Amino acid sequence: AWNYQDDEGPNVWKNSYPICGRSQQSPVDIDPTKSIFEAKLSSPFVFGNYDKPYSSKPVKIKNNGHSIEVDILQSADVPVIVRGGGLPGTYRGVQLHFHWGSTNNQGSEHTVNGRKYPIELHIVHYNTDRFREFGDAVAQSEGLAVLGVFLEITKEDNPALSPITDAIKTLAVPGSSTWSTTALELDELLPKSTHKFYRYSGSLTTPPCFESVVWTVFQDPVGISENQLMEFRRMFDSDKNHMENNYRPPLSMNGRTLYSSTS
Ligand code: 5L3
Ligand code: ZN
Repeated sequence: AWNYQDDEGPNVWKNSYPICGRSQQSPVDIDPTKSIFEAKLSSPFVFGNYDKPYSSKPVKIKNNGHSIEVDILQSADVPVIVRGGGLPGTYRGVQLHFHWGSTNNQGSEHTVNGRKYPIELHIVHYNTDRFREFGDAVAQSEGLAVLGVFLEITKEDNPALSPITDAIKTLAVPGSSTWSTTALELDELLPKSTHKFYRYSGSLTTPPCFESVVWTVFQDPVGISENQLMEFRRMFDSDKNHMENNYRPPLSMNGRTLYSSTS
């Protein structure tokens, strides 16, 4: 099994999961001055079902031992990225999860000139033009598109996170899951400025580290209150430690180009 501690942590993942040791890995440090403006990224994202409670049915939220994960039920009104943002097709949402720190000066996986945000949201999608289901896409080039959103501390609670932080109260034990009674509005979890983002080719940031992800990291953060963030730290992971610092430190770009949607 793998975790974020020293004995089975990011530095040794490659021993059991060889792909974790390859050259197109995620996360990375984002140096905005080194990013290249790419005009194709200016075509606006077209989201489907992001702007409404994406399922009238409650959503399943689980402690998967490494993070808190919200499963997007593959029902009719699944949130999708229809097109845009320079993506090579339509990508359907499957789950969202977070990576966070034990203190507010760490937690995010991507960093900006070394700056760590306290928590980072990932919304995971797979390409439905080329693949029938997530499992077929997860290891294929450009099979996945993950949206990365930095969260920063605000005085007020972020109401869009409440269905998740309310559910955490019942998810302390790894493997536990619950049904949230209030639906999530995914567009409330994205910054207003979805036209400002970084783009690069990378990987899953946990084993098996498949290099199948078209990464979008939004430039502007979304808010989370101190109290809401403390809820995340109340969960326990598979090693019965507090679930925190579940972030992989940045890997080298190894010659990859970091693109920016804004000049
Ligand atoms: C893996 O996720 C979790 C969507 C899916 O199938 C599976 C598994 O069901 C889920 O419980 C277990 O860690 O994630 S995964 O390998 O597919 N995966 C989803 C995306 C783990 C890493 C995550 O990558 S990330 O780059 O967004 N952090
Ligand atoms: Zn993630």
